[in-house]
Amino acid sequence: MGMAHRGRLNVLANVLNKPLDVIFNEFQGNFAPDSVGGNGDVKYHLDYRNVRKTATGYEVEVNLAANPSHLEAVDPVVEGKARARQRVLDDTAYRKKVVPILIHGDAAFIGQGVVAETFNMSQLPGYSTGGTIHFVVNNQIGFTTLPADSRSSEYCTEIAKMVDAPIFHVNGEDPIAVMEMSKIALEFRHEFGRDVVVDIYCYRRHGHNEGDEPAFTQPDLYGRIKNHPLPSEVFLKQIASLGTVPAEEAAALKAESLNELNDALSQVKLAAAEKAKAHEFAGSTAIFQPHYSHAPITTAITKETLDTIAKTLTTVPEDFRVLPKIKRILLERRLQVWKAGGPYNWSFAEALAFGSLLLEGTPVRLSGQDSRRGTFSQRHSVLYDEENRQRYIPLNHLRPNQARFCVYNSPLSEYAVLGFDYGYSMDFPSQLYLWEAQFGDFANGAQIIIDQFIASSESKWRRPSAIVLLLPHGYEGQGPEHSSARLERFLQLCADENMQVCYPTTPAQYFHVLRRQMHRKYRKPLILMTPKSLLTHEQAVSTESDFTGSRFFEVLADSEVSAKKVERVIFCSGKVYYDLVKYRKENNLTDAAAIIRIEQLYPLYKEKIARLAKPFINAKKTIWCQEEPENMGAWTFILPQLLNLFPGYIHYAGRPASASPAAGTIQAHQAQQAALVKQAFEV
Ligand SMILES: Cc1ncc(C[n+]2csc(CCOP(=O)(O)OP(=O)(O)O)c2C)c(N)n1
Repeated sequence: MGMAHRGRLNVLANVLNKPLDVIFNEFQGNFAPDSVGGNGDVKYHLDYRNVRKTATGYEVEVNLAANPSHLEAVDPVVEGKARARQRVLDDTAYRKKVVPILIHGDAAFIGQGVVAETFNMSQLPGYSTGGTIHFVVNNQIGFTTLPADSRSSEYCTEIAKMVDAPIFHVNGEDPIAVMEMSKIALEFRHEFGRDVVVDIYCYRRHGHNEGDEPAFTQPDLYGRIKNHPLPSEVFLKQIASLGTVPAEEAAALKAESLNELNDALSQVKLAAAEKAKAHEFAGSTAIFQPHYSHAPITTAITKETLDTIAKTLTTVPEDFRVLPKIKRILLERRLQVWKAGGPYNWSFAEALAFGSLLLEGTPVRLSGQDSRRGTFSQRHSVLYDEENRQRYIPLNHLRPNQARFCVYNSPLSEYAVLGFDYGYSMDFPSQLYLWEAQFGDFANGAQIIIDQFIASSESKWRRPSAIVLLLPHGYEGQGPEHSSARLERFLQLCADENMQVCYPTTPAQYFHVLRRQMHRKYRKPLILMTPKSLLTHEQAVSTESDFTGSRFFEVLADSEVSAKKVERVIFCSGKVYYDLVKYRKENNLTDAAAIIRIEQLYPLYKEKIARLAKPFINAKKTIWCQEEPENMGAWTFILPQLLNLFPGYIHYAGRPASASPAAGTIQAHQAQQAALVKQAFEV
């Protein structure tokens, strides 16, 4: 279940049976702020899980997801969590054992675009959960805003018509009607596997929150509400007329409920078990420890494994009519590379990373816009028969009993799709999850999921995830909209070892960092700046031994220079490295400048940086070189850290500060790029 604030305590107490004394206790400010080195969150936002017994003796596990204040942001996350649980219960064919339920406010339901995105995903092969039951708690107001100011449609539920969902409008003062409609909604969902909406018409008795005065803005409406009987009184009248519950019995029930509340309030003590729970990583992710470690992880694969994968990647079934061009540029080229022991490019390395995980029993899910082929025509993870477009996915044919490779072209959404994959990654953590942005720029369409969940949910709610974000990034003259994944924004979000931000420069580094993600005892999100031009760059290649006898290096040393003569040490991250090396070679500066690559910017391995720079102790200048403008990229993040390691002055070589990420013309780009590379050697 996912829901916002209103009615949440009611749902926690009466649907999930969260003990009342625990709820009251949290309101006394006793929620453990020291949980997992994090900061906790307000009590309204916390998740809860319980097992309820039905009247017929069955057990139902009920989960309410933790959610941020951002209304409706939790919707796709809940869908992903539901899909994960369907996968765990092996219910992917019928999706009847796990039912996602979303409870919405009326203003947010029609107002927030992520609702439409989530509806759009509801029937897609990569994202369906077999139908969601939506309840709208329609109190006919959003904070102080009336429907007339908040929507252009008659009903707030019009958005659900996009998937032809049945919409039931029901009177909230008639609980029996609400119950009956809910049963019908469940039956519909189970019968047709599609979304359904129950729109419960009601009103808000008080202000938006405890201290709010609704009469400031709706004096007439709230005057009437004040004199209107409570829902319980309306209901009592209704059942009194039915004669099923005598008036005295109803009064006794009411008194009993009030007593229960009062008792719990006076006790206000946190049961020891509950207190312990608040400190743990819970649920299916409970096995993971929260702390990051720089300790090397063995991620190399054997030659046999490499051969198995390469062989599968370069052959298709006999009756499969592969497109001649694909045969030539993909299969035959890969065959050549494999036989020669290299040079392996980025896409081959990625396939080796996926393939080796699959052979080890780790399933892999990749989702993103056009990810099956790859935005840059680099991946071709799915091949198509020339005559009937039948699909063949080589990575699912490595050997019998291998883990599954699930690769999906996502709908054209960043927000909901990333939310979905993030939710999935939390509740089925033994799978590797990769969400790919078409270009890194577009990740900011999912900024809410990044800020509210990926960067902070471990700290707020103790919920870890190992989701990988693949964000094509790099200055190649394509203009302001296709250059920057906004590396600076991710780095600004880094603290408490909350996630890893990497900008690898070689296919093997990419291979190992992906494998590392699933080879540790803990789970951390991984933000990856991924290549565009480096996909085919002659120097950005790896050899066989880089896969069979190496690992991921957080910092890469300069192996070309002789320490004694070095006058300047240039630090950089990512693609600009290749421009620097080219310039150094062309200008015979190899002895004068050392270039150290920081492949992982966070958590930053400071000791290693210091160690690698030590031989150059006599160098006169320390430089940070980046291709991003000065107010972007890693500069403002790395400067204080470099100053700490190398007291003195750190020179900047990069584009000047700019409002837009990149120049609009190729000529301006080239001039800027040449200047910044030169600057690194001359500043
Ligand atoms: C994305 C987002 N924008 C603004 C807010 C601030 N806010 C909190 S509740 C609320 C009104 C929501 O109205 P509705 O969806 O009808 O639910 P209700 O509060 O009436 O139950 C607003 C604007 C928010 N929490 N999230």
